[in-house]
Amino acid sequence: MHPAPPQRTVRTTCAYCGVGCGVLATPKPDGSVAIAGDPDHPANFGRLCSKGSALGETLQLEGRRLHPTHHGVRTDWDTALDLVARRFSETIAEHGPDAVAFYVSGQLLTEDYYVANKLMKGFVGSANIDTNSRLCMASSVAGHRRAFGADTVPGTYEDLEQADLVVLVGSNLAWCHPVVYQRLAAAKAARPATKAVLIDPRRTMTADIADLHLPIESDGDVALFAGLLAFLKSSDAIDTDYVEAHTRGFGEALDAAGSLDIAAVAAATGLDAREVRSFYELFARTEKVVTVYSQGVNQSVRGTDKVNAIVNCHLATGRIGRPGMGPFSITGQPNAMGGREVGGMANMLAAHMAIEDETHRGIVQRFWNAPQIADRPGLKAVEMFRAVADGRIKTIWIMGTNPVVSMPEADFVAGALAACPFVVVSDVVERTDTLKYAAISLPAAAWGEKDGTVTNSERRISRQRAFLPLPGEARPDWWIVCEVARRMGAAGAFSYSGPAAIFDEHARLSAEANGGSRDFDIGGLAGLDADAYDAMAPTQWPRPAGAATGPANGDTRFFASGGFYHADGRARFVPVEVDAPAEKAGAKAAPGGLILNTGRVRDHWHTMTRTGLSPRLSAHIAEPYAELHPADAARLGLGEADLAVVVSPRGSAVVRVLVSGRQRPGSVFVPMHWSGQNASGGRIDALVGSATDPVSGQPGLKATRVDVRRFEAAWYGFAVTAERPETAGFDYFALARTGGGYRLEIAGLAALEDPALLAEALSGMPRSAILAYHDRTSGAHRFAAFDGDRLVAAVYLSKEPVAVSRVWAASALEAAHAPRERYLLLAGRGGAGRPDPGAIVCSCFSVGVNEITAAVASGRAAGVAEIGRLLKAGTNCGSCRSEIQGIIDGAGLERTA
Ligand SMILES: Nc1nc2c(c(=O)[nH]1)N[C@H]1C(S)=C(S)[C@@H](COP(=O)(O)OP(=O)(O)OC[C@H]3O[C@@H](n4cnc5c(=O)[nH]c(N)nc54)[C@H](O)[C@@H]3O)O[C@H]1N2
Ligand SMILES: Nc1nc2c(c(=O)[nH]1)N[C@H]1C(S)=C(S)[C@@H](COP(=O)(O)OP(=O)(O)OC[C@H]3O[C@@H](n4cnc5c(=O)[nH]c(N)nc54)[C@H](O)[C@@H]3O)O[C@H]1N2
Ligand code: SF4
Ligand SMILES: [Mo]
Repeated sequence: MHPAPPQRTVRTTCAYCGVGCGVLATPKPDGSVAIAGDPDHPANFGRLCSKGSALGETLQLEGRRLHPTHHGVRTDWDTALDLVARRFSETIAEHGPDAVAFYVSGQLLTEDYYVANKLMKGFVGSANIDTNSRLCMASSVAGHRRAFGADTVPGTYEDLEQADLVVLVGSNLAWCHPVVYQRLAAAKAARPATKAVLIDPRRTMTADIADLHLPIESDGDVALFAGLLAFLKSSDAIDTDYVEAHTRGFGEALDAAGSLDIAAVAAATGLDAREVRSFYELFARTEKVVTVYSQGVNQSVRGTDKVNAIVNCHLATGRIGRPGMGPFSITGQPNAMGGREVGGMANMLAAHMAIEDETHRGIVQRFWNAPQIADRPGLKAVEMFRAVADGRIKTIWIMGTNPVVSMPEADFVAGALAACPFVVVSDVVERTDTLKYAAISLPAAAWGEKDGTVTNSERRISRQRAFLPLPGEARPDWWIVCEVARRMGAAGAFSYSGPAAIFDEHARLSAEANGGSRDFDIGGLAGLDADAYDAMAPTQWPRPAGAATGPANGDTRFFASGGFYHADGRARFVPVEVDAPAEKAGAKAAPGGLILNTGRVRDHWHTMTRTGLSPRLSAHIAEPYAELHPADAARLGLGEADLAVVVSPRGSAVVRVLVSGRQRPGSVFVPMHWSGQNASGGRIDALVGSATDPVSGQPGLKATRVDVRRFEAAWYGFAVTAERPETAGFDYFALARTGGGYRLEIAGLAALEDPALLAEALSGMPRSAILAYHDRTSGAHRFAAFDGDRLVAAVYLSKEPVAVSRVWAASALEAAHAPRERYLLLAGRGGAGRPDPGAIVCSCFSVGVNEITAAVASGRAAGVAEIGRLLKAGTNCGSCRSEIQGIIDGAGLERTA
């Protein structure tokens, strides 16, 4: 527990996604923290999703990294910082500045990011700083720069509410940007004429809001939007005035798309021609269109072309920068946008200046008073780890990201780090798959302890404020970087009094020699003293000095009347090749094989170092899974709840089978979240290929050829345990938190000689003290161990996947068990006093599928609102409402067990 601070509500910003919701955090005397949505924050107006609502459950110090370590042994800050500075300086002196690298994160605050970028580009003199945003936003950045001449997101969230048509491309908004999804759902409910189209190979929960779902074949998007451009031309939907006044290259883009009629598009996308036509007609006749896109677009070997194919359609119709209109790249991480502002990518310079531009380099170098300035792009993430592997990079510092889990070809990345002479990792937790390879591990301050700013998807800068003291020896990332910089001889340029001083420098640099030539200008926020910075309200950029709001058109949208950032002020259409070889080579599976699609689930965040701590968030989906279409499952001989091995030439994973008609035939979806910390084989990036988009360098994380086969388990097991169980030695395991302890899925390839031995190991009790039940005919074994009236462990073993209710068994860890009721645990079912709620759907109020089904079956509830009144489900964050609707429709459940 953190020492109890005074009880005071602090306004801050959510730690997770790019929606950037305002949060009210109130530390309580008992050490807990009450979390609520900030009603005054313009991103969420008081709403929070399931992850935001559960932030209070992720603040415990158990498992936190509290001290610097050197090869796992505790050391002090001075020793650690001296060593890091010395090793970086020595490597640079001996092998040159390009022999060192930083790999950073869109989860750093702007101030942290700013100083890391300044140190590498201005003082080390290399551009070898890249970030996990390379895996995330790089294609959008590159597409924006090609079209607009700058990395500008033209619109705002309000546009989604004002649009008459919202097109969602490769975005699972319901699960990944839940509060924006809810704003859209509310706007649609208020104005039912509003239409939504979802373009995603899977019928995700976001389909709930869609009037039309196009289950596009992997990477069919370039053809779909090139075809749309041709259709817009042939149906006279072009805004000729806009195109002539503000753009270049329309003819070439049209020529490239020219021959694509609807039949050709249907063939290239795997879609039904009638559905393609409905989408095209809807788009052509609706003026107010917003196209929201995310990782189904960016994470592709054609990502940048996908972005430009979309942007082309908005430029051609002049639907950009006006209320309810525009292409909208929605960001993933809380500070993906801030990272782009500070130029924390290998091919960018600070404050949206270009590394290739000599004038820009001069501005930045003079402003920093830097001894040098990187004059060419550094290595992008995938290349960077290749350079680590082949020894070109000898010293690397990883901050706020977990590449051994999240990078493609993750085993290769692990090997590269293992071979690297000096690896530094700054993280907030004690153990991650990446920290294993660190020579020096540094304890960073976590959400709730750190102070600074983040910028959300609609360019709104918000403060993250501390409401907890720094635990142990944890320090903010900006401080750690500055201390190393000072020790590398750059004391003058890195002696900031705090984040306010760094933000001030960042704001001044954005205005330096700008005069409207660059989109990113927050000169109006320069000169804030520490108090004014602390009080800063959420502010959308641009905010030039002297202006109350943004650019020429008087609001904070861009480009309604041109004003692009290419030298001639015009936007560029980008001709996109429809049958580019990369598309064919990248994605199409060999006969019999499948295309591996990867992404997110509702209640977990990335590599689960924080959401994995929350029992509530772990209740929704507790195990890594592969979602397959029933036809593929049947062909491969896989049944529901079997285990499957997924294999590519780079690696393999073992995950649970989920058979679902929501999946496109020929593809398999596996979430990205599981790591070596909580599963034996859930680290899916071990399989994912590292082919990248030629323009952005972003890897195609959503289309790897794989084979899927049965994991030939001789036995399956499920256990709940009060203490963290030992997982070493299981051929398969997946471990998750519950309210009373842990739940563990296990399986073995060889027959179990002595099942009771396993029960002893998992409960820590001798077999004489364990209740046991053996069914010789079925080969099922069940055990329950008690300490007084408390359950210590319940273990279920079977030759088939274990059919016990997970939620019911986990709840047994929190109940008192009178002696005569203990055998119920062996029977695997509740008595009248403890009915089985079924797999959890609503994580805020822990409402399970059985309860919802029962309410519907009894006639007491017929809609989502009635379920809410009856059971409270769906009434807090609302993230589960689409699933509740699915249950009511009887349309098949997402796997939640
Ligand atoms: N719950 C939760 N929310 C998150 C995060 C999290 O970890 N958990 N992470 C945050 C971050 S950093 C990010 S970047 C965002 C990501 O947010 P999203 O991009 O919405 O999430 P993903 O699940 O990665 O992918 C979106 C969809 O792309 C689809 N897709 C795959 N291939 C294609 C294709 O070729 N074409 C099209 N049109 N679609 C395709 C997938 O089926 C998937 O449903 O989420 C943010 N929000
Ligand atoms: N196959 C596949 N792979 C993917 C994706 C996909 O869709 N499919 N998505 C990609 C995308 S879009 C993203 S954004 C990445 C995300 O991938 P990662 O960035 O690797 O994921 P996180 O778990 O968010 O890692 C953040 C790390 O920083 C630590 N941390 C948290 N707060 C702080 C802090 O304040 N300071 C420091 N120093 N550390 C902190 C956390 O404990 C954690 O270890 O994954 C990418 N990889
Ligand atoms: S939508 Fe959820 S995860 Fe995203 S910022 Fe808001 S509360 Fe946080
Ligand atoms: Mo991301």
